[in-house]
Order: sequence, then structure tokens, then C-alpha cells
Amino acid sequence: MIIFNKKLLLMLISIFTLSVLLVACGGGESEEGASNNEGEDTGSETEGSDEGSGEEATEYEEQEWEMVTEELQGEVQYEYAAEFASRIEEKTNGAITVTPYEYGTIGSEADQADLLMQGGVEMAVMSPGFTGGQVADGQIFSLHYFFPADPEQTQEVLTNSEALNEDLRAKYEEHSISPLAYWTEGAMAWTSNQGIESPSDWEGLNMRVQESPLMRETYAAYGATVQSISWSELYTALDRETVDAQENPLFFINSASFHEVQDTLTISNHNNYVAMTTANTEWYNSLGDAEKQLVDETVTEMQEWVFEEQKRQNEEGLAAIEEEGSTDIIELTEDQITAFKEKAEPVHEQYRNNELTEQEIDADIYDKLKEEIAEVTGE
Ligand code: 6CS
Repeated sequence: MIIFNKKLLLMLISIFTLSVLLVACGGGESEEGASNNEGEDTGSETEGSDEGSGEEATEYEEQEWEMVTEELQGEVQYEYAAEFASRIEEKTNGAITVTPYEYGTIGSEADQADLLMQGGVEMAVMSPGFTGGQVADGQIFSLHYFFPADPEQTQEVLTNSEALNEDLRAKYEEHSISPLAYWTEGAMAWTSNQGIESPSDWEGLNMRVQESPLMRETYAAYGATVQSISWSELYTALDRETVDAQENPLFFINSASFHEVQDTLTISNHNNYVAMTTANTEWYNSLGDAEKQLVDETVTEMQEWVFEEQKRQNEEGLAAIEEEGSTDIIELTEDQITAFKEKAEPVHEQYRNNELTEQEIDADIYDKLKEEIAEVTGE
């Protein structure tokens, strides 16, 4: 009896010891498995953190993502991609690397958009103007005097708008493009030899635009003709007078040296140059929750960073053009802006009522966005 009890006791001790060991090792695994539900989609990351310990130690499987941009090193889009890359690398302890590509390495802007749509790259910084033919609703950024005149307010709308971040995003996703964020690269200015001060100055001018039917109609409303070409051909086209005018933020006019081949620059503030941080939709949807969260939170943090970056670059761009002294800088007066608005505003309604282009646009996105803009401006 005593012997049996000793045996039983030894057995019980063994079972207990084994259980403790299992809790310490196997139990940890099952906890890890539970907290790793996030990664179950792809099984690509393992969660090594213990929430109770207060330590965040998510481990990611090694991955390489590529991010194409439409600009050169030093310019806003490329610097955005480089900053995004360094934040992702830091947050994942180097497990995930993002390679930013400057413009020109992978074809034209339209080629880059195609590449993203086909999943040839994971991410891209993209201008809506180059997919205006495919995603008609993305042309809304080309409306003149529609977004707030104040770039900070525009950035606020771009960051928080449901019309853009949910409804327009869904339209892009039909084409495998997921816009994760929209941000301003600065207010647009016009350059020309003639000097644009009133809508009638556009008459007879051939304006360079991106691939957007709405841009054509907007400049047609001022009396101009339009031609769509890549920015990489624009300097030569302006120099040879194949086109007479173009629009861009000040930093880009300076860095692409468009002012060298144009006599005047009009500070028109007719809209903001909007860029989108995009991901291939199928790739983005295949990410585990932890990776998705990593991408989303980094993109969100970057909104403030990129606003300051474009602001600095635009201020420096204008200062450099002024310093060179060969370009007449025309700052439109309030009355002159009113004259442009009178021509541009009817185009808003025509756009909203689907009277402008063959492609259907969603009037609900326009209406919702207009309300969101009014909330921000208080008008
Ligand atoms: O005018 C363009 O097409 C170019 N402008 C800017 C500010 N970024 C890239 C884009 O392709």
C-alpha cells in the first residue's frame, strides 16, 4: 500500500513536472500561435512578443518589396519612398526591405501604373492624372479651385476624407490599385512664355497635361488646346514650343528646370498636385494582419512627414527660381483668381453631371467630398 502510494506519488510528480515543462515550452507556443492569428493569412510572420511583458517584439519573415515613384532622387515622391523604406526596415529590424525606384528606371508613368496593376511591383507612388482614362473618378483632383486654397486644409481633407479613402479607393481597387493615402505635393503653378493673368490668356495656347480627359476639358474651358505627354519629354517640348505651357508644383518646376525654357511663372494656386501611396490590391490583401498594420500605420505617420517635406521643397524651389532671376513671377490678385473661378466652377458641375467625358463618374463621391471640403473650410 505504502509502496503503491510511493509509486503513485512519483507518477503524479512526473506528470506534474511534465505539465510544467509543457506549459513553459509548448504552452508558450500555443500562446504564440494565438497571438499570431494576425499572420495566419500568409504564415509569414511570427509573433514573439508577450503582451504582459510590455515588450513589442514582432518578428517578420524576410521580404523585399519594391516601390516605384514618378520622380527623381531628392524630389518629394522619391524622398517619400526612401523615408517609408527606412521606417519599415527599422520597425522590422531589417527583415523587410523596401527598394525605392526613381523615375526612369521602369518606363513611363503609365508603364509604372500598369506594372503595379499587374503586381510586377508591390507598391508605387502614383499621380491620379496618369490613370485618368481607367479610373475616371480619380480625375476629381484635377478640378480647378475645388479643394481648399490652403494646402494644410487640403492635406486634412486628403487624409481624412471618407469619399476618397473609402469610396474612391474602392473604384481604384477594381483596377488592382489600392490607394493607402493621398497627399499634396504642393500648390500648382503655371509656366508659359506669354504670362497667364486672365482666362483669355489661354486662348491659342497648347497646354501640356497628363492622361486625364478632365484636364483636357478644364483647359478647353479657358480656350486652350491640350496635349498629353510624359514629364520626361516636357522640357524639350517646351523648349521647341511643341507645347506652350505646363502646370506643376514649384519644387518640380525648379528641379525639372522648366522655368529655364519658359519666361513666366504664374502663382495661380488653381489646385494641389495630389499623389497617392498605392499598393497592388491582391498583394495588399494577401498580407498578414501584422504586416498590413505595419504598412497602414507607417503610411498614416508619413502624412505629416510628407506635408513638411513638400512645404520645404516648394519654398526652396521658389527661392531658387527667384534667385536665378530669369523668370517673371506673376502672383494672381484676388480679382484675377475670381475671373478664373468663374470659368472653372461650371466645369465642376459638368463633371458631376457626367457631361464632360465618356467615362461615367460617381456623383456621390463628388457630393460627399464637396461636403467634407466645406466642413474643413467652414464655407
Ligand atoms: O508633371 C508631371 O507629370 C510630374 N509632376 C510631378 C510633381 N511629379 C511626377 C509627375 O509625373
